[in-house]
Amino acid sequence: RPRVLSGMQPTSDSLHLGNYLGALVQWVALQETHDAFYCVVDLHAITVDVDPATLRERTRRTAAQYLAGGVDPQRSTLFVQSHVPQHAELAWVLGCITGFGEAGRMTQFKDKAGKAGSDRTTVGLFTYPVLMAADILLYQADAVPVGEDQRQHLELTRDLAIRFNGRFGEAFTVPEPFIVKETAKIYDLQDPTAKMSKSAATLSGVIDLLDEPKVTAKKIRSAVTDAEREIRYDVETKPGVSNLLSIHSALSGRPVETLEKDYAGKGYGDLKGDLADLVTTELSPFRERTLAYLDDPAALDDVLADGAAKARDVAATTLAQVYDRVGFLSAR
Ligand code: AQP
Repeated sequence: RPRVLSGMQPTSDSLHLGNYLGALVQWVALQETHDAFYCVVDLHAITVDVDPATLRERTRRTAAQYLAGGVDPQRSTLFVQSHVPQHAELAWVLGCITGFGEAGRMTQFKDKAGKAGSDRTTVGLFTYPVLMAADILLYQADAVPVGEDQRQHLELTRDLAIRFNGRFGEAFTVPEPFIVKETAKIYDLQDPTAKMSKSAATLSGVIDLLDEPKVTAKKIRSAVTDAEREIRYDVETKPGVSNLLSIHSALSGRPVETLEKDYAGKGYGDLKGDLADLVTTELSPFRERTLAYLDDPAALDDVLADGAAKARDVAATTLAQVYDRVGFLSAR
């Protein structure tokens, strides 16, 4: 079976609908056909300031949401990144074949560094994409299911794999991005030209998966639309309505063109009401399952320990080969 790897950062108490549709839903589908590795990338989460107790809590919460979304630890390897030391070790080696200018061209770094200001921007934030390359290459992943925002980091990962293989001899599978066009970028409901994001300035445009249903419904009802009345998909002139249609389509399974016909002659209020029902019907049981997993942290930690043991086996094999290729004297 081909292999996939993906991860999310434990940087908030709840994942949002962009993480869900852009990543988690794809992960669950891919475990049917692939040997899947899914991790909570806590090493990435400390690239910005975070309180230790909060990080620990969010790491469990993120893992619980993977399980609640349908990641099955019997079929997929579910683990926490810091439990597998090879991630940091391989990142060092890859950092030594990454150009400074090359890393500096990453738009996510430029955006986040721009917002934080130079005094609060860490070297960790700068080398984040190198660590992400290590996450993927350690497992010899064939495909990486992510949202559109990660495409550039995936390109860097491919470049590093090709460079290493060329310079030192085959050690890595060169991974392909797995990006589902329809849900690759879910937008903020209050600012439908910006991606829905955990670090959005205001939360009123972000659908958190663990929001109470009435909060979710209120956020959808207050979504920004436009001054027209027509329900039509047109990202340029109607980004708000188009985003609502994309979310509806992803959850209802009805193509956007069909939805345009369904809603001919109806108003934005009808679309928002139906969408609120769809989202809360999907997320209410998700929320309950997450809370149930969180009620038994020992069982959750057991799942993560099993996953880490499996992940370490694969990661150790790759890292040993990399160290050998690079020319490190083998330890006795
Ligand atoms: N709005 C989105 N639409 C579709 N996919 C998305 N992803 C994130 N936002 C959207 C995908 O979710 C996964 C989680 O990635 P992450 O935890 O590394 O977070 P991120 O990409 O940095 O995005 P966030 O959640 O919005 O956090 P911040 O605010 O820190 O940038 C990835 O597969 C991502 O593509």
